[in-house]
Formats: sequence, C-alpha cells, structure tokens
Amino acid sequence: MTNSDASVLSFLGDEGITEEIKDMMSSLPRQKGWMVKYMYQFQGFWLPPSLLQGTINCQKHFQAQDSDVILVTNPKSGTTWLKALIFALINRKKFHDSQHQHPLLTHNPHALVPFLEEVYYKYPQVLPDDVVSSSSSCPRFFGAHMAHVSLPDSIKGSSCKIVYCCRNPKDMFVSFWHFGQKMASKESLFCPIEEAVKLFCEGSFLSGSFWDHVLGYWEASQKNPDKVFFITYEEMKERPRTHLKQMADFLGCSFTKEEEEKGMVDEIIRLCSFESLSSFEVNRKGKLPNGIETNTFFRKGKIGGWRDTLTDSLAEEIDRTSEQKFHGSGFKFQC
Ligand code: PAP
Repeated sequence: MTNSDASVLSFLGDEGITEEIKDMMSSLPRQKGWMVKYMYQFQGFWLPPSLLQGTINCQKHFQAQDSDVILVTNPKSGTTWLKALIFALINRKKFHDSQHQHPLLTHNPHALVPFLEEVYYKYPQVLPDDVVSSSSSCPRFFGAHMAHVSLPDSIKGSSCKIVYCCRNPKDMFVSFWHFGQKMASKESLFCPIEEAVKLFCEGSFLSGSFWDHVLGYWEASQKNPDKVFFITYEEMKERPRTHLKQMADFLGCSFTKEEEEKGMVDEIIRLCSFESLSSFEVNRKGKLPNGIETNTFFRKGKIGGWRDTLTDSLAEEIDRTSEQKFHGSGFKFQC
C-alpha cells in the first residue's frame, strides 16, 4: 500500500459519514477544496466531512478532565514535534532512568497521542477511554486541529490545559503543499500553486482560515494565559530550552533544580529533535493505523524552507494577508 491508497483518502472524503452528519452537511456552505473533494464551512472554518464529523461528535461526547493536556495546531505547524516534546515532558518521571525503552524510540508521536477529531470520526458512539488507555500517557494527552470556537464545552469549562502551536504561514503552506503532492489524488490537487495560495489567503483552505485559527487561540491566551499557552514553531526552534521550561511551568510540572543539573531538559530536546525522531526506524519505515506512512511527517523541519517553493510574489501575497489579518491584534510572526 502507498500513501495515496483508499484508506488515507477516505479520511479526506465522505466514507464513513453518518446520516446525521450528512443531513447537517446539506445545510452548510460547501466548496471544492484543494486536497479534498469537498469542504464544509462549520463555525466559520472549512472542514472535510471526516473532520466535520469528528469535531461535532467530539463537541457532543468528549468529557475533559481537569488534568488533561490538549495540544492544538493548524496542520503542518509542528504537531508531530510538539506531540513528542509534550509526551516526553509530562511522562519524564516514568521513562527516565527506567528499565523501559522510551516509547518515542518505537512509536511515531501520532501513535502515542490520539487526534481527537480522528477518534471521534471513527468511534462516534464510543467513549475514547479505550483509545486513551493505549496511549500510555499520564496525564491524558490529546492532539486536535479544531478552531477555538469549536472546542467542546468540557475543554473550555474544565481546568485542563491547552498548548497552541502555530507556524509562519509561508512555511506552513509549503509544508502542506508538499504533503498534498505525496498524499492526495491528482483530481483533488486541481490547481496550480498560484491558485492554491490565493485560496489559502482567502481562507478557503483545509482547516482555514489559517489566520482566524491563530487569532482565536491568540486572543484566548491573552485573556486566560493560565489556560492557553501560545507558542510558535519558530520560537520553539530558536530557544527550545527556554520554551520547554516555560511549557513545563504552565503544565504544572516544572523541572526541579536536580533534573536540570542532570540535563533532563536537553535530553528531551535532543530526543525530540528533527534529526533524532526522523532517524528512528518507526519514523522512516512505519505506518500509522490510518495507513499514513510515518516518514511523511518529516521533510525538512526548517524555518524559511518556503524559499525553494514560493516565488517572491506569492510570499508577498501571504505576508500582505498576515499584515491585514493580524493588524491591531498585537500578534505577528517574526519571519
Ligand atoms: P501534521 O499537522 O499533519 O501532524 P506537522 O507535524 O505539524 O504535521 O508538520 C510536519 C512538519 O513538521 C514538516 O515540516 P516541513 O514540511 O517544513 O519539513 C516536518 O518536517 C516538521 N517536523 C516534524 N518533526 C519535527 C521536529 N522534530 N522538529 C522540527 N520540525 C519537525
């Protein structure tokens, strides 16, 4: 099987969608999407049927616990990396100096941290506890791509913690573009890059609008910094030590002086670096249960990699959109 096999594409199509969601879809704005057959606009954001079903079921059924940790990202913004970092951070006592091999050596981070929308797409009626118990994380740790407005009430209303990571839109778009070329069918990649950038800037893109997604979590983090920790991929790359320690403080598991002296901060950063994770066999040759080859999550892992794919004028188009959308918000990407 290759990445473009039916199992992967079905996640982006409408296979497995329940009658209830199909009914709902019929009343939502719909449009053809890049990489997906159709996307539906739900609570202001464009989702393929699978993510729509996953989001709605998650809103209905997910019961957050006060100790939960939720990582939210836009796709291609550092999900795999942050899943690894946070997993290693919150489970460090369990795996440091232990007899057991660290799970990240033998599992792709996506296999350790359930993706809420995918769990609730596949198991609409089932509580995810059985899925959670197999993830071996304590406290419970989930990933999600959903917009802030779409988070289940139980996440907003409990004391669980949200880490939000975003990435400069040029690198995010380019990462997505290459992912699409590998993963999606030719028909769904219906337009040249110029048109795809235009759709991206208009917000008519998978999980978009990118900018509204970022702003939703930026504003939430400004209002409630104890609830939402907002970080960028670029900040994490440039000062991983500082930000990992801040994240530990935020999650209530600060590094002790002794742990720092033992080099545990650097150990986690090293284990989760692009070079390290991408060298493990499970991430070179493995496959996730949904059929995606794990090596598709590791390409370059650099800041500014957009330069070999976007022309200056396409980059300017994205920069202009950022200026307009972030104007007055107090947030901007550093590069
Ligand atoms: P997802 O949202 O589909 O899970 P995600 O992990 O966010 O994808 O994005 C993949 C990007 O993160 C790739 O970026 P690139 O295409 O620009 O290279 C990938 O290389 C990068 N990435 C994966 N692991 C790491 C890591 N450990 N450190 C830094 N970047 C990483």
